[in-house]
Amino acid sequence: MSVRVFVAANAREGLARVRSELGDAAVVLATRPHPQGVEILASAYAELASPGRNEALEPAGSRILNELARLRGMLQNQLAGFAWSAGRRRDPARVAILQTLFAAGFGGSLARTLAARLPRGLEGEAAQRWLRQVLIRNVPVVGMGTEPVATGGSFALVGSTGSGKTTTLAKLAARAVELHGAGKVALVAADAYRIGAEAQLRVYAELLGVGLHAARDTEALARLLPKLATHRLILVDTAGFAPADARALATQQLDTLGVRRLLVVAAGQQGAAIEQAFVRFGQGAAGCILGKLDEAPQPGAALDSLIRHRLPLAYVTSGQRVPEDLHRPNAVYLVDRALRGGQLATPFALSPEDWPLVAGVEAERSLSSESGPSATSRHAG
Ligand SMILES: Nc1nc2c(ncn2[C@@H]2O[C@H](COP(=O)(O)OP(=O)(O)OP(=O)(O)O)[C@@H](O)[C@H]2O)c(=O)[nH]1
Ligand SMILES: [Mg+2]
Repeated sequence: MSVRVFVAANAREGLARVRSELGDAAVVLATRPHPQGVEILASAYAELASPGRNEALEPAGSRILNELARLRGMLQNQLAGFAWSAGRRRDPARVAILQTLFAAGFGGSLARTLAARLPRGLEGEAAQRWLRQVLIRNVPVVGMGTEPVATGGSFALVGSTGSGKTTTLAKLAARAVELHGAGKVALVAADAYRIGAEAQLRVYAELLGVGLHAARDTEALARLLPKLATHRLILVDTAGFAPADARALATQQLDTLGVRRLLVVAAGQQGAAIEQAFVRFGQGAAGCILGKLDEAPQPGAALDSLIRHRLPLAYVTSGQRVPEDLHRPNAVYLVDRALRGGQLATPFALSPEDWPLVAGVEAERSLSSESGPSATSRHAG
């Protein structure tokens, strides 16, 4: 990679020169003050893929260490390749199960667990059918008649910012009005953080003809709830937070008021973000609502968290329309959607040359815990 040095009077001028000489996709590697203004180290984007180093500047000891690291890396890659071909030869069906799940966005932990449980003798299409059935059986779905709107009670919608809590609440309220009548449904605006949050809810309350109440904090909510006791369904709209925010955990205090939490998760998010939401908002929740399915090309990661956390799925949403885009969950549909997502050709899909790397990591895992419950060691057995 060739690094160019640009000196300019100021950053704006320097960046303009970087772009004009290296192109729009130039990458700035470092900036530092310079007697004439600013010094910018930059490289053309296309050159990033070929890292090199200036050996003349490196001490001999560090060169030897670098060389050893390079040889170690080469050896690991070779072993990964062997492990991959050996695994494929020994247990092609289990490897194919891992591939299907990884491609669909499921995580390694669940993928290994499922692959290890593939009954002996099942191969090819039969193994894939088995996988589909296992996934369908393990998506925890709230049974007909026990869904929150039907059973009634107090529910708070919790989850990350923008996951669709308020819109989903309006959809649930519309469904409840149909079932119990407008007089039996109450909405509570408990989002005291976002400007306009209560106004957003008021629009829906007026459209549906249901009562809207405000509760700024837990104490106010505790005082309000007994006054709403005659209602069949009380829906509390809470503020969204980043899952890592301490206030996310605080939503669990709603349980002490007898308000059950429904976690609203946008199905198209990264697996790690979905998992964080499950951990921080979803512990002990009454159920989950999988939102924005229409925006999720690969809902596998969301199904993964749902299956591992065993949080009953009460509803799914698949669009912005109130109330049309709220549905009861259908495990068959969700699993088929997730598996189809694995067939999408995207730059994020693993290609054949990526698989040996996965196998290499797996092989190392099984070596380091030979007697442990490693899926790879079981595949090989
Ligand atoms: N495509 C799509 N958009 C949705 C869905 N549900 C909600 N939205 C949109 O997502 C955006 C955010 O929705 P809100 O309901 O305000 O989300 P929220 O979780 O209440 O947001 P905060 O209160 O700010 O945390 C809005 O533009 C909604 O119309 C859905 O199922 N699909
Ligand atoms: Mg909201």
